Formats: sequence, C-alpha cells, structure tokens
Amino acid sequence: MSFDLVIRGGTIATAADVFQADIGIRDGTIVQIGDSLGEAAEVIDASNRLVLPGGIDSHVHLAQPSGDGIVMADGFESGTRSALFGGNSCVLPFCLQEKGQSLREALSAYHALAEGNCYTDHSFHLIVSDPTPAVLGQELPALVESGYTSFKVFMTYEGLRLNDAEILATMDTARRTGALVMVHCENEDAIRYLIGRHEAAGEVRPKAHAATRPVAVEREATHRALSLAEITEVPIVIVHVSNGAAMEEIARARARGQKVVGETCPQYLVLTAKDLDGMDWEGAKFVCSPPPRDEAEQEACWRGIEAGVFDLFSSDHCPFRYDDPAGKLNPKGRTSFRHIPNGIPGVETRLPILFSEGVAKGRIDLPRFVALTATNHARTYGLEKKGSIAIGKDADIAIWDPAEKRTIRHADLHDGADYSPYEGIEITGWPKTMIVGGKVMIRDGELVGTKGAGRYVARTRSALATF
Ligand code: DUC
Ligand code: ZN
Ligand code: ZN
Repeated sequence: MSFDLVIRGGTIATAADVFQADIGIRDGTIVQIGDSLGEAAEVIDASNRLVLPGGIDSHVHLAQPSGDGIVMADGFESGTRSALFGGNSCVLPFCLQEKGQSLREALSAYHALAEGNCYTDHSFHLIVSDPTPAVLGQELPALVESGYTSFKVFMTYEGLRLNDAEILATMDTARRTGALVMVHCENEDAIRYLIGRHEAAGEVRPKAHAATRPVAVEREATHRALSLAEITEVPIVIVHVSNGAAMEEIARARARGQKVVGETCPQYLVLTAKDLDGMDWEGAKFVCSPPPRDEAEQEACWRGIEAGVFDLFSSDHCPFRYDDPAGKLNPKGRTSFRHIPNGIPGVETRLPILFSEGVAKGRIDLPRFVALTATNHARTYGLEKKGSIAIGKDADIAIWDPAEKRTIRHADLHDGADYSPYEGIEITGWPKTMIVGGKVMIRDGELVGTKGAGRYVARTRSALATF
C-alpha cells in the first residue's frame, strides 16, 4: 500500500491511549496506523514528538457584527491562521442572527466571508436572537437538517438576551429537531442593577466590570438554564463557566440524569479579576463575560477539568483591538466599562496553556488533554470524521514538541488583535507541524499551506441528542 503522507516514529495520543506508531494518510484520510509503514510521497519524522488530533476550538467568534462602530479584530483569514498556529485544525465560529434578520441571510453572509479564506476547517453554530414563529417553526428545523445542529442563546446583553418564554420555545425547537442548545448564563436584570449602582458611585473604569457580573449572576442563570432544559427535555451546553458554584449546578443536574456538557476556558484558569489592579483603562484588555474570578475559583475550575465536570475546553476567542476607536477604547468605551466590547483573544494560546499548565505540570494526562481539546468537541457537535487519530478519520493532526519553552508574546502570535491577555506566561510545549485534511499547513513552525485549504464541514447531530 502506498500513501500520500506518512508520519513516522511519533508518540500518538488519543482520548483513550498513548502509543508509538506510524500513521499512513491517503486522500486526506487516515488509512493505516502501524509499524514501519511503506512507500509514501512524503514522510514526516516525528521522533521525540507527540502526534495528537488537531485541536477543535468549538467556541470562537470571527467577523461577528458587534454594534456601534465596533469591529472584531479577526475575520476568517487571520482568525483561522492564528488557530492553526495554535494547534487547531477546525474551529466553530458563531453565526449571529441580528434582530429582524433571517438565519439564512446571516449564514450566507458568514459563508461568503469564510469561503476561500480559511486555513482550518470550520463549521457554524447559530446565535438565535430573534426567535419568531417563522424562525423556530421553519428556518431552524430546515437548518438543523442541513448540518447546523447547534445554536446559542444569551441570557444577557440588550438586543441579544432571550426571556424565559423565548428560551423555552427555542429549546422546544431543539427537542423536536435533535439540535443542541448552548447557553450564555448571566442574569441581565441583575447586571443592569449593579451597573446602575457602580455608575452612580462614579465607578466607570474597566475594574468595575467584574463587580457588576459576580458569581451569583452566573450561578442563578446557570440554574435557570438547566431547569428550562430539564423542563423541555433537551441536552444543553453551558458555555464559558467561570467558577465552582456554576460548575456545581452542572454536576447536580448531571446527578439528576440531565444531559449537560460544561465548557470552561483558559481565562478562568490563568487570569483573575486582580489582573486589573492598577491598570486603569488598560484593564479593558481583560474585559470579558463572565469575568475571570479569583484563585479559589481557578482551583475549582481545575477540579472540574480533572474530575470531568467540564468536557470542553475552548478559547472563547472574541478579539477586539485595544488601542483602536473600533475596539476596546472606542469613544463610548472611554467613558464607561459598560461600552467596552466584551471578549478577549485566545485561539492561538488555548492549547499551549492547557498543555503547559495541565499536562506538563501533571494535573491531567495526555488522553484527557486530547478529550478536552478535540475528541469531546467532535462528539458534542457532530463532527463525525474529526477529533481522533483512527482509521477513517480526517487526517487532521498536530505534531507537538512537548519540551519547547516559550513565553507568550503577542508579537509572536498571528491574530488581528494588538495584545494578548496572556502576555508573559511561560509555556512548556508547542505545536510545530500542522496537517489539515492530509495537507501539511505548517512545517516546523513555517506556514506552508495556503488560505482556502480549510473547508466548511456540515455536521451531524450531537452524540448527546441522539442516544
Ligand atoms: N460571550 C461569548 O461567548 N463570547 C464573548 C462575549 C460573550 O459574552
Ligand atoms: Zn457567551
Ligand atoms: Zn463566546
């Protein structure tokens, strides 16, 4: 048997095992795993390297309209290039339905932006902001059928939040169609009350952002989202969980027998609200929701990662430039934290941070790393041919140097923002060679693939929605 590409002599990790073998690839697919595989057009020597499934980042925002003259720092080209350099072969950005817009209209705009511009494979979640009878009755069911099998609802943000009746109706559509609902859990009315109190006291700087979105705001909404999902009998994903109390809500729902997946992100493991101390307006660089908490909540999130309450580790890459009138310091953003766009970049640093803080420091093993960063994303979101190294899977592979030492510097990253919230963090382990669909895209740190090589992937239903 001859191959297009053989990866020779590496240590392969899947969500189940770690073993030595060669991988044979033909026509973009893994076709053989074994010893001393034969003839190949190209051979990559992976000795002293880890050979892992390409990362799947199932929570990123690219080119998302953000209102009021705000422009996201990454479109599909820079966002997927950055994702690729960070060890990812597939990303799932959100397609935002604006009020009054049909989902199909929103989708064709996103597809037009993505087409021909991506370095990684990609698929879209839908954000439902206007759940009209037509959207819930006709559009969504047809879109689920054609491969858009997950949608996100927000419990916060003017213009985005759904009330409980709307969430119930949207969840009911998920129940009828076998889709998966992702929920942003923060109580908007409680946030507005706290914003009013802080602004009245003259506290308008970024530091006040976290104080207006305390743990109770997230915990209450998490409990409510889980209750609404229990009532409608749908599986859900609680995204970007920042603390132990919200995590315990998930653990309790699971103990009751609910199908719920918890997601956490790097900002809740390595950042805290204290990072804004003394930063004045530069604290805008850390404004995201839910906000990073304190060391005790970081530890709680680590426990959730170790114990399996969290199945997904995503970046929530939501990049805005800092020093830019279309970014964090937009004219209104300079008057109050309330107008600073929420979100931070991180698609390129997600995997190195978890590898370094988790695997290299002995908190999690390699199979758990692979599960949290690739396999569980594929299973949760219906990416049937992705997320593992196995015969028949897409040849989406990241070859890591587990010993490489680096300090995160934004100057070395490839996104469109002008800073990294993780600047200065010391890392052990970095992805060096990236293969997407059998094509070598990065070889030993050098970009060799072209944009447009990344393809759109229609998804099947979530494993949670089908068993
Ligand atoms: N929610 C996200 O998922 N990303 C960034 C901002 C937000 O509120
Ligand atoms: Zn969110
Ligand atoms: Zn997000």
